[in-house]
Amino acid sequence: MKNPVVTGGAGFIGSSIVRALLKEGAQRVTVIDNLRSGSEKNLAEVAEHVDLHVVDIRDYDAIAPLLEGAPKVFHLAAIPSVPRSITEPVPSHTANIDGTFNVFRAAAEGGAGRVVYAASSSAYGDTEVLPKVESMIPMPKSPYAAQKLMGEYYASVFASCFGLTTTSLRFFNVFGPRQDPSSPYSGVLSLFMRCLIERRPPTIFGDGEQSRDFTYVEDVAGLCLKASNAPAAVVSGNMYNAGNGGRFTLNQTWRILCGFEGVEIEPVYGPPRAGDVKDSQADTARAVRDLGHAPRFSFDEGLRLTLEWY
Ligand code: UD2
Repeated sequence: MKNPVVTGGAGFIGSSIVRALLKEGAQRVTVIDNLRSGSEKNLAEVAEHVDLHVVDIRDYDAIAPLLEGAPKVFHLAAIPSVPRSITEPVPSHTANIDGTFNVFRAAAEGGAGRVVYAASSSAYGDTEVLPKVESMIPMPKSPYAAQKLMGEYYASVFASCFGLTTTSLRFFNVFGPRQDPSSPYSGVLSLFMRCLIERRPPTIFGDGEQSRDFTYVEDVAGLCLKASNAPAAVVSGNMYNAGNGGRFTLNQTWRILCGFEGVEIEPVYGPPRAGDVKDSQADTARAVRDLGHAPRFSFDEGLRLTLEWY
């Protein structure tokens, strides 16, 4: 039996999926990662069970043999940032659309068992009502959102036209240990954590009243595994929200974090970011029904565990 494959497996979320697979009983996991935003450090204590291939998903010939016969493929590799897709549209497009097409094509041609695709809550855009349900018409507001939505469409047609079992999970603002705060494009919670530890004010884009369904990384990794084990007849070609079901504004979140450390630091407010969604909250009913989704970490617990790691 060949190993499961995680593209982007040296990244923050991908490396959690690698750990979850090993915990579930996989002997080894194949990781495909160009190490641009991922890092070998993220796999340090599991390295002896990982076959790391430093290749780019834009290179079809390099990835095709690695996906051949894989029982499960988790496709996480991407350039995951709304603002970066606006400042650097070309690499964002080629990685997120061309690279994603390559992964589905290689999985289909190589007879892979199934692909679980990391889609994004950004596909919804600004909806009139919350929470956001899978049946809503998508309204992407940024190149990144459009690219991630295109990946879902490919997942669906690779299932219907090429007989590949695929499932898309729309990740809702994932956070947790190993999220890298070193780039201006980093997830807001990693940046907040670093500011808190260094006792510096964070920059909040807009009035801070935008809200997010922050979802702890282990809950998302667990759901990815559930999607990979669910009956293909139920989940193939489908898309599910991968969120916690709650939402917090950035102002609330910063106050909670300051409360943990007993400090009071006023954020600095900047202009709103182009392409930003106002509010985000997942309806989890479909994922609960079909995948047995059961988030284990409250926001408070997730924040505490993450802060300990930083
Ligand atoms: C989007 C998706 C998310 C995931 C992610 C990948 C939505 C609702 N969510 O996350 O599911 O795909 O993209 O990157 O579209 N912010 C600040 N200060 C900072 C950094 C960010 O105020 O220093 C704000 C930012 O303007 C936004 C919020 O924090 O309103 C969250 O930003 P983010 O970059 O962490 O994630 P977001 O929502 O673009």
